[in-house]
Formats: sequence, structure tokens, C-alpha cells
Amino acid sequence: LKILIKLGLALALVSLGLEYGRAQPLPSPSTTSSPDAPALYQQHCAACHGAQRLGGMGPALLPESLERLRKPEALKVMGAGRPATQMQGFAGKLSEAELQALAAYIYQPVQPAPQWRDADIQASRSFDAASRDWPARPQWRADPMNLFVVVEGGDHHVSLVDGDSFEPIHRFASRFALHGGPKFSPDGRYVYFGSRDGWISKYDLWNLKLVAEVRAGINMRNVAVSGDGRWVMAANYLPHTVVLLDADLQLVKRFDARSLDGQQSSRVSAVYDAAPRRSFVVALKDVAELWEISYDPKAPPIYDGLVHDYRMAEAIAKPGYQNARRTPLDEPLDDFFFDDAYTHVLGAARPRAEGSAMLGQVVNLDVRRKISNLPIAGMPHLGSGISFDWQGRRVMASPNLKDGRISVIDLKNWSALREITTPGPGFFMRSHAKSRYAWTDSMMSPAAKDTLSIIDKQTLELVAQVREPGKTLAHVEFTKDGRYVLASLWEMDGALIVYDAASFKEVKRIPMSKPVGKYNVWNKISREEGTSH
Ligand code: DHE
Repeated sequence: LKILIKLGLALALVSLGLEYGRAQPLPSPSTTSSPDAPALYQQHCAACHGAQRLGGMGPALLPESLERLRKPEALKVMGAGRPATQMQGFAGKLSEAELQALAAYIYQPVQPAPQWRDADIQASRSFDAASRDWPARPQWRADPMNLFVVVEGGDHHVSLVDGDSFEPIHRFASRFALHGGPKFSPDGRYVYFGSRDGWISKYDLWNLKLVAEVRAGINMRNVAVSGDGRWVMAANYLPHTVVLLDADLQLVKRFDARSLDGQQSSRVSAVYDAAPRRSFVVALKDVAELWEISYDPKAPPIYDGLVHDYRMAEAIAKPGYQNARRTPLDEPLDDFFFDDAYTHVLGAARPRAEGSAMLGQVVNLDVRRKISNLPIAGMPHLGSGISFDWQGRRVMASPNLKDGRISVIDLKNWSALREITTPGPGFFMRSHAKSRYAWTDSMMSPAAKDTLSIIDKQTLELVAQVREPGKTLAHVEFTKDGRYVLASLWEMDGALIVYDAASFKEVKRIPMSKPVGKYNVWNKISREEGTSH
């Protein structure tokens, strides 16, 4: 019995984290009771990440913002800090249990759900009024049309690179975690960046200065700039809104992403400019509707269920105040591609459940309905699609996030023409009207992430590869004349690698901190067929 009592006591102490048979110090409060995560957050994190976890000097710490960061990785950052940032390590200051409690806390939704109202958008805006007097010509010597804007994700900077000499012109800090392609004003002078935390920054490339900033949402997908340069639109996951701003980032109108009957609210997957239609096209993630918001002064007003007053409807028909024209769909769209005329959207939804099928569809924006299925399997990344001529037909080619293949689709009858096998699933694809080749990555494949595959657009065969063994090599963009290809060596001590677009030989290497995407001003503003829109 004595032995059993001793054993029971020993087990009880072990379960309390104490050792049997040895004198124990008095436990401190933090080892007996579970740590108070909200209090710890306010004490150690709120100053940089905001009392509501909406971000401040540091990024937002909400489940939506942390979706791309696994918890063990977050714990590592909390313990050791992030080099080259203000984020210090807390390993010495907080116990393991306190760090664990904080990590669990930041992955919990904020209650009540955070709001981002018009007044918050307006209050967040900054604008340099002196920018109106800055010279209207580049203050540096290089072809402004052949400039590359390179987003460096490693230390959240942007580099500007001369596309003729491949020499850097300037480097500046960006907002944390930019996502999506930056968008340009039609003359190529201004560039607009969108961050995952909802910040939009307008930068004057000719004067190398920031013009304006605004926070359009708490968790944002991307931004679009109208073909006439007058409007900027932001797509948000949080809150469920599309935000229309003028070219200097002043709030014009907020659209709540709700179904026509107002019953269902939706995250917004993305917004794109459809310049020839003078409209923005908006994909909703949770409601089966595709929206088109016109900025054409001649567009007839859209009367939707939310507008009852005729005079009100007339007022909102003015450019910038238009309602959304809704195309009902069978399934929501996440990602899409426009045909050359911008009449059709080729779209796909990411599978809703593990193992469910991918749903590709073709939507005619004029007749406002789905007109065809899209024969495309896996998980095509249609936003990265490109178009070109092949044997007298106009075709589009899209990489695939799930399978190592490029799907080639006939843009006249929407049939599948070819599946080109690549070494692994990839994110991006690029070409240029003056190049015979298209380049794609396999960055989703651990084994083939180091390989760029080069496809002959005439034979639709894979003809060459370039590799950086063991590293990630992805996202290319051509120079204005299509003679060179710039690729990202996607590592912290990475580089921009310049290849000859015909011989595939390396020409130059410019060191960079995890270069993510790069964008050629001319290819972007001319909507070059081989680049993303
Ligand atoms: Fe992106 C563009 C969606 C994850 C880097 N990405 C886009 C666009 C969309 C999109 C809708 C087009 C917007 C635009 O350019 O205006 N991206 C998604 C996703 O749904 C996905 C799979 C999950 C998510 O977390 O959002 C996703 N994207 C990533 C990444 O993990 C990438 C590789 C790294 C990162 O920094 O986030 C990434 N996405 C990019 C880049 C572009 C992009 C570099 C612009 C490509 C271009 O050449 O235009």
C-alpha cells in the first residue's frame, strides 16, 4: 500500500511538471495557471501589431492574414525574431508556454469581427501634395518604357532595374507582403502596389518618390487601375468589400460584396481592369456572381435591388458611382483570364473540398451568362495564362498549381488542344509576341522547383530547361523588345537572372532578397500578349 501511495504521489507531481523526491522551488504564477494570452499580447505585441491585431508598424495578426504562415513557423519568428526587421525575438523574455499561448491566440478570430469603415479608409490616407509639382519626366537616365519593377519579398523592398543595361536604378522599402502584380498608370509614370494587409501605395517612378498611401481593407487580394488611369479598385477578403478610389487614393465608393438579395456576403477573390470595356471585372469567392463595374461615362445606369430611388440611380450612373452589373453563375470564380477582345472570361474556382473536381467555365460578359464549360483539369492558374497564335488559331495556355502540365485551349471553340507535360506544378507563365518561346516554372514541386521549362509556341513542345539546382527558380518577364528574359532566383540571398531569350544562356545576375515578381513597364501598359494582365 505504501508503495502504491508513493507511486500515486509521484505520478501526481510528474503531471504537474515537478520531480518526486527533490526539493522544489515555489512555482511562479505563470507555471501554475495558463498564461493570459490577451494580456501578454497587449503588453508585448500591441504596440507594433495594433491593439485589435489589425497591424501597425508590424503586419496584421489575424487568422486571415496568417493563412500562409504555419503555426510552428510563427512560433519560430516569435522566439527568434525576423532578421532585418523591427521584429525582435521573445525567447528570453517569455516562457515556452507563454509563446505557445500567444501563438494560439493570434490564430483565433478577433471577436467581434473587425470592421474597416469608410472613415477608417479615409483616416489611413496620406498624400504628398508637393507631388503635383514634381517634374513630368524621369529624373534618371534610361528608357522609362523598358524599366523593370521588381518586388523583393525577402526584406519587403522594391528595386527598379534598367531593362537595357540591367543595372539597378533605385531601391526602396515597400509595405509588408505585397501580393499580385503592381499596376501602372497608362503613361507608365505611376505604379500602384497592393499589400496583403490592405495597403495601397502609389509611387512616382519618374521622381522616385511615394505619392500617396491608403489602407483599403484589412486583408486584401489585389488592386486594379482603370485603363484611363482615373480609378483604382481594391478587392478584399476582409471586410467583404470592393473599394473604389480615385487616382490619388481618395475613397470614392465602397461596394459591399453581397448577393443581389442582400442575404449572402462574400470574400472578393480579385478585381481586374477590362480596359477595352472601360470596366472593372470582379470575382466573388463565396457568391456565384461575376461583377462588372463600369467607369465608362456613357454606360447606362445599373438598377439593382438595392437602389429604389430613380434620382439616386441617375446620380450613381456618373463615372465612379456606377453600380455593379451582375452575371449569375453556377459556381463562384476564383481566378480568370480574359480573351483578347475582353468579351469572354475563362474562369475557374479552386476546388471547395479535398478531392472535389475543378470547375472551369467560359462566361460571356455581354450576354451575361456562362456559355461553355472549360475542359481543364487539375487546378489551372488562369490568372497567369497567356495567349498567342498557333497554326492559324488563337490559343491560351495556362499553368497548373496541382499538376505538371500546361493546358492549351482554343479561344474560338473552347476546346482543349494540348496538354504539355512539365517537370512539376507551377505558378507562372510568360512569353512575348516577339519570342518563339514561352517560359514556365515548377515551383510547386519540391523536386522540380529549381527548373524553368521553355516551350516552343509553334510546336507546343518542351524544348529546353534552365536550372538552379536545389533553389527555387520562378516567375519570368521579358524585356520590352522580347530579347531577354528576367527570372527570379527566389531565395533570401537570391538574384534576378537575365537570360538571352533565344539561346537561353545566362547574361547577368543581379543579387536580390527573394525577388518575387518583376514587371516591365511597356509590357504592362501595352497589355503585351505574353504577360499577365
Ligand atoms: Fe498569387 C498574382 C491569387 C498565392 C505570388 N495571385 C495573383 C493574382 C491572384 C492571386 C488572384 C492576380 C492578381 C493581380 O496580379 O492583380 N495567389 C493567389 C491565390 O489564391 C494563392 C494561391 C493563395 C493565396 O494565399 O492568396 C496565391 N501568390 C501566391 C503565393 O504563394 C505567391 C507565389 C507568393 C506571394 O508572395 O504571395 C504568389 N501572385 C503572386 C505574384 C502575382 C500573383 C508574384 C503576380 C503575378 C504576375 O506576374 O502578374
